[in-house]
Amino acid sequence: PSRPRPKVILIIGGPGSGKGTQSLKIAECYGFQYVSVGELLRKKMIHNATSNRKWSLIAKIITNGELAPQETTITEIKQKIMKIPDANGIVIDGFPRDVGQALSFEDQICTPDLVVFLSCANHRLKERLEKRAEATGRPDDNPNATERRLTNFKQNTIPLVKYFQERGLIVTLDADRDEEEVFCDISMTVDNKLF
Ligand code: UP5
Ligand code: MG
Repeated sequence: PSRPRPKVILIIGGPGSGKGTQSLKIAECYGFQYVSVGELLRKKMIHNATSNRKWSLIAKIITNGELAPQETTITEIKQKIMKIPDANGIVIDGFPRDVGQALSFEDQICTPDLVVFLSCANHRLKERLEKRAEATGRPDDNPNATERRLTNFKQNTIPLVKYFQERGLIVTLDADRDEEEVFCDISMTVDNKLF
């Protein structure tokens, strides 16, 4: 018999809410494959920005803290997922960002098995991003882009969370706690919903 398709978990939340941190923990704990959509786009943009007009535009968009075009994003995710050999599960970090992307993901890829929303106070998000900006050189960890990322997140997320709530797919967790405490809730949720 053919293997069942891998379980798909989407992790959403504001910039700095801990999507990357927690997604990696899930991947490690459950042996799932990890896909960071922000990282996919950043790598591609750094690689292609000088030689390709489309990607030089996308590099500007991302560096300003705005969203890359939906179709490009979905295409990148599709390509990445197709390259993953048979996995038990895939955890997708930082996608979707709005309802349009959610619809398009379902049309073109699959219905997620679980969506986790990492809820965190705005001032805490800012604090974490400022701290990280000192340590790393992410092109969008500058004050203007951070503001844009926070604003876009606030605008798009309420409808997105509502959309997944109506479909019974989302669990909202308090991400304003220690990493370990947050992960404890996540793993309980994953155990309940997926196994
Ligand atoms: N930290 C984490 N958890 C903590 C905790 N519980 N307590 C204290 N500190 C905690 O964490 C951020 C920082 O906080 C780290 O220093 C961490 O140690 C600490 P991290 O796990 O990195 O949070 P994360 O939510 O992943 O933050 P990130 O900055 O990556 O979020 P963004 O949403 O901004 O970044 P992403 O890479 O997803 O997207 C970047 C850009 O790509 C977008 O702005 C957009 O331009 C583009 N994009 C699209 O266009 N479309 C997409 O679909 C996706 C991305
Ligand atoms: Mg991240």
